[in-house]
Amino acid sequence: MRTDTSPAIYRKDYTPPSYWVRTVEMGFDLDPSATRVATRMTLARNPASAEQAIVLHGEELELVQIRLNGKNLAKRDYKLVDGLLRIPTKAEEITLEIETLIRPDKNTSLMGLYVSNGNFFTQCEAEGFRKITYFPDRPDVMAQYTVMLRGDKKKYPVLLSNGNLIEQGDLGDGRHYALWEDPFKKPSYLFALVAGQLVCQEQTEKLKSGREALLQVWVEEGNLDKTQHAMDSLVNSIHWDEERYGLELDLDRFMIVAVGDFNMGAMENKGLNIFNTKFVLANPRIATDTDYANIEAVVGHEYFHNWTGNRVTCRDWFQLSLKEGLTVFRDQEFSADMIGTDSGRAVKRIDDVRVLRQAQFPEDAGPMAHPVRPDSFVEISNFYTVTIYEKGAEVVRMYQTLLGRDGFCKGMDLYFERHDGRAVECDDFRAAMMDANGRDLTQFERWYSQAGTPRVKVTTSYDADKQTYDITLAQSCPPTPGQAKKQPFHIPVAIGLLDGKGRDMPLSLKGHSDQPTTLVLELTATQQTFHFTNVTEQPVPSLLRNFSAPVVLDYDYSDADLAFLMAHDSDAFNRWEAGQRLATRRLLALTEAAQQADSPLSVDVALSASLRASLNDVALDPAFRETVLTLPAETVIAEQMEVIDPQAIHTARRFLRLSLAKDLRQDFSRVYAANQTDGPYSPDAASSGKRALKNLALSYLAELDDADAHTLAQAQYDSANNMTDRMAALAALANSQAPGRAAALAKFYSDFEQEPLVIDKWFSLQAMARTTDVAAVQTLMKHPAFSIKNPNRARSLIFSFCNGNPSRFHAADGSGYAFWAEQVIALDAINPQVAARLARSLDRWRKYAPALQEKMRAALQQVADTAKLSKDTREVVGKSLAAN
Ligand code: B3K
Ligand code: ZN
Repeated sequence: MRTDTSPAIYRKDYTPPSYWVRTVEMGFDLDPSATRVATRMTLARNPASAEQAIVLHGEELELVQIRLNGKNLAKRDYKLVDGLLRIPTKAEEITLEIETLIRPDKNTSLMGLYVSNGNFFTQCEAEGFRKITYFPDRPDVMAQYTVMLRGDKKKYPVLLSNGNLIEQGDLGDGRHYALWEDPFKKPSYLFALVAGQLVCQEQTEKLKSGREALLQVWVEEGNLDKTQHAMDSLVNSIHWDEERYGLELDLDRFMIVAVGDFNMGAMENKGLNIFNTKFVLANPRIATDTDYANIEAVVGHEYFHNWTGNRVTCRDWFQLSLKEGLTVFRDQEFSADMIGTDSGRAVKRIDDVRVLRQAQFPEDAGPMAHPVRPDSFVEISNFYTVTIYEKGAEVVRMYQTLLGRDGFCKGMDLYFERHDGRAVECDDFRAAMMDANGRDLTQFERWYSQAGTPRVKVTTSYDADKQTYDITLAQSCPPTPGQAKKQPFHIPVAIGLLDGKGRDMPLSLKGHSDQPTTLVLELTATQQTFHFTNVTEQPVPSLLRNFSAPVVLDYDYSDADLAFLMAHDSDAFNRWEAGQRLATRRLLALTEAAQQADSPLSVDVALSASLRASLNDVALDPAFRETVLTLPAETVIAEQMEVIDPQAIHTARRFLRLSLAKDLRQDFSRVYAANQTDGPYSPDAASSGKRALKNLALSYLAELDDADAHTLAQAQYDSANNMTDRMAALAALANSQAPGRAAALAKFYSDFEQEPLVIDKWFSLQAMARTTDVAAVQTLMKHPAFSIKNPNRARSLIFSFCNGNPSRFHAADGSGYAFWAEQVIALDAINPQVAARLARSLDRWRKYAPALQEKMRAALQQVADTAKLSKDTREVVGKSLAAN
């Protein structure tokens, strides 16, 4: 076992910086193999610090020279150890000049300054700026930047950085320059530069105050026909933030740039957002409805960061969810408002909760579990997690649930009033919410400090004589690494009661004068009972409406209750939820049966009747019907089992889908025909909802794998006028024995060879196909279009297989795990962040049957034993292997 682990960093060890940086002037001489970076900064001593030195971070830099107040420093004047440069001094005001040399063309980590397809890009969050120059690279050091870019005019005709373009011109030697000035002070992680051969779609937009802003979407030539949706999404985001929160764009110019090599989705650099092409480029030929929705969400998310993240930023990286949870909440609300209808909002909520359950609940139950505000980390890049983002967003949503929309807005106003231009903590946000509303939210802090998914157990009792109804809520939370015992959380539980006809009953609860039909019960103790009066008949409770808290709710519903809620609940989320509970029950029973070789799987008439009713209920939006008919994912079922058996879950889910396909065949055919979207493609919610329902019908019919299904899929493939329909048809063919299967896959490839984002889909679809085993993935890796260096491509094939094809990945012979180890190790040498993501695929290994567990542990150990592993990957495999 190797012991060269990097030390953990603790939140409690925070100390303020020894020097503040006031201004930063940077000059870049851009050259892929030797970029010269000259930085001049003015520093002021921070009286709150005891440290008598300037402390700067730096990684992979060639230090050319340092000058302090105009004087060259010799080696003996400073100490350079382990990426920290310390210059002893007590001076109040200092001018520091540093020159470094960097090699962007050798930078495969995609952090700092790097080259993608011949152009220059940066990624500085969280700690990439230190790969550009020596700097106090921490978010609480905020400074004003002026940036001079110089480079070859032909190779790099476009030179961009944050803020406003002050000046540009020719340097006479085939090179040119551009001078940028960002009027707002910012932390180094928001610095950006882009240089290269790019073109843009632009327009001016009038802001609420009447000011005009220039909006630009920059892409490689040839992609200008794919920028309109991103531009529309940006315009909508700008106006939404003005309307909902009174927040106006503070810059005269706002740029989005798309890059094909990018570690994550996008980055909110001040005024110069850099995006993965996946979240910018769209037209009907290449993008699906989901792509269109994702682009809207990510453009919104990065734009909203301009206030929540940039104007008010994080004091330290432990506070990451301060900006991320809040900004995800804002983008969720934005997307919901863009759909506009109640039913559309419910579908959006369902989608968000699905992500939480499929990804965050498992994280919260595994070795990487951490609070929304972690107490320690080894590598901060590993903490850009579903807990920080999605659970963080749920925590923010709970403020709104507890305080109401207006109360929440008041809290936001106070937050900006107090903290604009500062780097603050999660506690400051909570304090603003409390103070603006005169509410005590002290206990609410536990949502930030305690990891794990709370469980709320509900019991009820009805007294017909007294006409009272008692709801008892009891909470608990399982232990997580480093936190054995938990204190009770402050949990908002929204509830309603349905009468025998399925109507909402008015709720009489002591302390509430009005009689609403939905009430938010506040559970703060370990156990509490709420007494309802004037309850004229035995109700069916609708619990945790709209998923009012990120918890697991247990209540002993009968199957009949669930079918009833599915048919009647006025809360659309809970209608869906009732169906999911029913389906989960069946799937768990089928999984158990599948584990017993001699127990045949049996069909469930009641579930199929309920699903049929929803499928055919034309009063419901197609998008909603699609969510009801989609069975819980294999990973969601897995989390409900004591010991995960991926093969049995897979067999059970396939069996249920096939029985439903047989049972509801006529219905699916009818729905398929009734939900065609003729005419030109539009990604609006109504049309995409119809397509979603139609393609769900297609996928069920495809389960039958008969000639009719093959013909239907092939016909849809041949006539599709958009990528959503084309992909759905291709998926149906790829998972079937259709004679046209291979031809369709080949045609798809040759039709879209020039579109990298579509080729990603082609890899991904095959990686997740039922017949794809490790050998098939390895064959695909030899395809000329495959490259492990491009994160999107690596994700499309390797990640899709390891995370999206559980029954093949968890093959009994352990071949999936051996493949995983090989790929983690290969990726780690190229790009630690991407490798560490893949490393997460085995972190639930202790939940599996012993035979699988042993093979997973061996694969994890193989990675852990690798010499020269990045601290990113080492932290993940180390924590996975650690005794629990
Ligand atoms: N803030 C960035 C994420 C940066 C990830 C660094 N490893 C994107 C976002 O959340 O908007
Ligand atoms: Zn973000």
